[in-house]
Amino acid sequence: MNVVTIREFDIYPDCLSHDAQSNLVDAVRSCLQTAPLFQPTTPRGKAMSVRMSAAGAFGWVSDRSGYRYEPRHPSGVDWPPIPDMLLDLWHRLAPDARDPECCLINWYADGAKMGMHQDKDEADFSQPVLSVSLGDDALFRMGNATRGGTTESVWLRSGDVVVMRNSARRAYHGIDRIKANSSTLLRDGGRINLTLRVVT
Ligand code: MD3
Ligand code: FE
Repeated sequence: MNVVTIREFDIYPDCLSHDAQSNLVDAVRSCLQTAPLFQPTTPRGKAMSVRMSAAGAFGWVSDRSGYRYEPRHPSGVDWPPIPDMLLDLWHRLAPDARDPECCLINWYADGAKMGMHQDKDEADFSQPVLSVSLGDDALFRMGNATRGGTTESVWLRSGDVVVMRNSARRAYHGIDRIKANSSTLLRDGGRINLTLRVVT
């Protein structure tokens, strides 16, 4: 497997075949029938532009009560199981890690973005995070363990996988923009990002 490492972010370009990507989209759509996308708000009440859902033992939610992992979807249903193809990918790329407890599903429509942030609601920072990009290209920005400083940007394309280990796990990062109509994988365009995480 081809890997490009930037600031300890391991990027596996074109890791998933077109068939694997389209099977994964079907698996995600089936998760979303159980646990529909919702629009998180920041603790201060501002709507985020990315819609979200999750699979696994925990899902990440955000509302007036704050950012946290919850064992159930806001509707009260259990999150669906993490699709097997994602578990297989995790075991291949992070064989020494604990099993993932959350697959966060981020859905970007045209114009959606994600500001620079750190993922710090998980208990065990020794565990990696694995991200899969599907659909339109996204401009991914990698920063540092503290806010500010120089950053580096890279386009993530459909089928690309990124594994954040070690220092990358604590780095600030965000999505500056989505390139509309750059992929035909999703029938209505946009982008899906899946992140596998160990939560406890
Ligand atoms: C670095 N997602 O879900 S994926 C997120 O494309 C998130 O939707 C972006 O940031 C997206 O939190 C970027 C790459 C990524 C994901 C999780 C990380 C980088 C990370 C966690 C820790 C450090
Ligand atoms: Fe993040």
